Amino acid sequence: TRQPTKDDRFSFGLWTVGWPGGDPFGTPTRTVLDPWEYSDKLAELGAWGITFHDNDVFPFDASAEERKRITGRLKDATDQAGLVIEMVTTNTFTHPVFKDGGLTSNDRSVRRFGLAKIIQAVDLAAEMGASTFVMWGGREGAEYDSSKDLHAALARYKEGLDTVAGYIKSQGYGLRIGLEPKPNEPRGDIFLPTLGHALALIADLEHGDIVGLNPEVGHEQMANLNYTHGLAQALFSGKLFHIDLNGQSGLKYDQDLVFGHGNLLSAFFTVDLVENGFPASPDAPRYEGPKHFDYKPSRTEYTEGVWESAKANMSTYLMLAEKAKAFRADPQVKEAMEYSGVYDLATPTLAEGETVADLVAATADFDADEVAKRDYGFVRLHQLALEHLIG
Ligand code: GLT
Ligand code: MN
Ligand code: MN
Ligand code: MN
Repeated sequence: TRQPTKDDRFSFGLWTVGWPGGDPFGTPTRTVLDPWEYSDKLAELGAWGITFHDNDVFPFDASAEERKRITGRLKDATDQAGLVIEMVTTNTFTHPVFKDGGLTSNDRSVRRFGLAKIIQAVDLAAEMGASTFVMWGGREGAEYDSSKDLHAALARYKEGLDTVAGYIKSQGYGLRIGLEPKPNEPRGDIFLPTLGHALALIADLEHGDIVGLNPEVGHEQMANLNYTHGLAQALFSGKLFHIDLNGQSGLKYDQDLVFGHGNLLSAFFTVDLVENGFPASPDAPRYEGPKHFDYKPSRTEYTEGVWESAKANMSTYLMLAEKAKAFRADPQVKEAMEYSGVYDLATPTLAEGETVADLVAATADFDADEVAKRDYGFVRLHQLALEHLIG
């Protein structure tokens, strides 16, 4: 495959390549570099942008001067490297004070502190020129059903989101919020466990127009859901603001593997949707945002392996994009899609002006037994995809 370039709009979280490899069972296996060392190297590898949490860059207890100095230096480094800081987010999960959540802790003083920390990160995001502000509520949740008034928890979540979104508007920032669902880990149950749950809450917000989704491959797959279907529904609702690409093998802990290193066929159809859009809905919304990787270089890797894994994300994406283009351009595939009725699904079920009475009359003689003999050819179509992928 060709080398990635800035036109591909690949971006990486600083916490991804910067993850030193500590897990619940073992200490870090790598040393930590300065933020600009990561961004310089990512630029060299062909990335277009970076993203970060406030505390990926400066310590939790940093003074105002220290924050300014470090974020200023990072901004200079990214400007020089021609990198965009496309997204900034808040860490409301590492410090023990957030052990019962930031926006939904039972302790009101924690909620007030958490909300204030998020607001300060919004200011930072605007200052860095970011366009998306992700909110992953990793600690918003519970282990025990007895521990929470769940209605109140959702009310506090809504209050927090509306406060942040309202603040963004009041400041005139060009930021949109991307909620990132996850079913569990680190909490036993996380609030807004799936894209659907998040969409429902967004619909209830006062400032929901600037609140959308940041779906992560592994998080949907941890809920046993289809990531591409999730992206599709987010697009359908005009809410696909950002994406977190990575890999996951089935129902396990959050693996954060390299994109494509989990369910490869699913990754193929994700790229197919992003690159080519819906096959029969040319006017449907498309994802135009960055291709953002949120993965973890495995704990077994050292410096070389970290950069190999970063390259692997981009190279896998580019390979899949090439395959997906060829798949859609293949006349055999077009014919197979035709046979399968893929294009027919875009035709409205009712004719223009048709009433339900007309419909009922028109279907009175429908020969269900005869039509049940239809062959859909889905297996052949899927095999053609497989042939494009690995043939
Ligand atoms: C954390 C999480 C990711 C989120 C990040 C944004 S932090 O690493 O596992 O999925 O996208 O807060
Ligand atoms: Mn994850
Ligand atoms: Mn993660
Ligand atoms: Mn993520």
